[in-house]
Amino acid sequence: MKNKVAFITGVTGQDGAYLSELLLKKGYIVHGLKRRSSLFNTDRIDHLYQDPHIENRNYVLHYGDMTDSTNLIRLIQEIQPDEIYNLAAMSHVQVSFEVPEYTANADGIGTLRILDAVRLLGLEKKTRIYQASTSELYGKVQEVPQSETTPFYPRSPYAVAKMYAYWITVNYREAYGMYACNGILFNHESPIRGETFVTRKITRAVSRIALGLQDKFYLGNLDAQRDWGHAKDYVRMMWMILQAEEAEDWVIATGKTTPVRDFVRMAFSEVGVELEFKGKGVDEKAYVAKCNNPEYQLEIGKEVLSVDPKYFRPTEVELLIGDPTKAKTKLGWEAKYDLPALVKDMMQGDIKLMKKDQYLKDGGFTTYNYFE
Ligand code: NDP
Ligand code: GDR
Repeated sequence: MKNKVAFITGVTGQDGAYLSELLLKKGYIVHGLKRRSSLFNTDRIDHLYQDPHIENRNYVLHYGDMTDSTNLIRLIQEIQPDEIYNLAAMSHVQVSFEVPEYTANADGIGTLRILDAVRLLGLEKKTRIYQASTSELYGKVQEVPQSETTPFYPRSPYAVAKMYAYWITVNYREAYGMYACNGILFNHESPIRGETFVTRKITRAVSRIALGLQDKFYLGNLDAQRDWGHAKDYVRMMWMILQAEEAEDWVIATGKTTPVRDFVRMAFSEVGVELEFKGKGVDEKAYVAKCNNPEYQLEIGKEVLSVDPKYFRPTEVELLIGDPTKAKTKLGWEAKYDLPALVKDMMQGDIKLMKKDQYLKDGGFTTYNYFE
């Protein structure tokens, strides 16, 4: 049987990397879209890289951009994919308030460019399309838990752009009979999560504090609640969505929600530290209450976290909790990781990484930590 061919946009991102691994294991020939940047931006997929001089490669990267239609049309024509996973996006909610027009272009119109390229090239009946939709569509709480039938109320330029992408995907499915699906994925994280999303920001900072590389860190809204899962479980579901008999839209979530503050507690407890939170709102701070692990000698009473209002969003999404019943019953999807297992995996990853930094620092080299 011929190998299936997949095209992944956003291949250098968290999900692009895990999905590449999964599809290669399944015997796919995988093509990925990467942006040209002045430094290498392929850290997450370097272990999969194949030298262009190798014949019959099954992992091929192409330069391109979601804002460049002719490039996307040419690539899709060349690749003739059986499946397209459209993961590329300016994916940071807070940053989208600073670059709203670009976000609309890449995340909203970018999706149209993919759909229309498939249509223009006459691939409507061959190519199946997965669109990376998001729980941010729900925004201001209308009902909980949020399911495929919950109304949308986006609260950021990112979410509004993704709402356009959601509906244009539905529209192309209905108008042209294309197999195009939305996966409405709730937050999913991992040791390779982008460093400025809250979970990774926390696990990096806690690891650095435990190892004495940093004193404290700053966060915004500690009350926000998120339904956090593991990216490995979620990319498996992306693939399952495109194998289903009918093209539909799916919610993927754990069904449990947790405040940011409790994620901080859980991360610290991985290094044996119990915290005490004092104060409210912008005055809230966290202090070391107990340190049970002799490997990490943190002083009792040490201030390790403050709130900085610069991380507050102009409009916030306060509560997300998804209902994955449809994915579980119709496709048999089950998450392998719960939140404690996710936090453990992320903390183990960052402790290892920060030990490398500690080694460099001890050797007299400069290391950097960015807070954004
Ligand atoms: P990341 O931010 O880790 O990755 C985004 C990817 O998109 C990167 O490869 C990035 O390239 C690429 N990209 C950004 N802009 C462009 C552009 N203009 N042209 C081409 N490529 C571009 O995101 P995740 O892997 O976490 O998420 C994948 C997708 O799923 C995104 O669309 C996101 O919005 C969506 N999503 C994510 C959720 C999550 O919790 N992770 C939940 C729900 C939806 P580069 O590496 O060069 O920056
Ligand atoms: P989110 O993820 O906006 O849900 O979007 P993020 O981790 O950025 O924020 C989650 C919640 O934490 C609060 N928060 C902070 N967030 C960040 N980034 N930095 C902070 O210092 C901080 N302090 C508190 C936020 O206010 C928010 O309430 C992610 C992205 O992956 C999207 O692409 C995806 O669509 C959604 O998840 C589902």
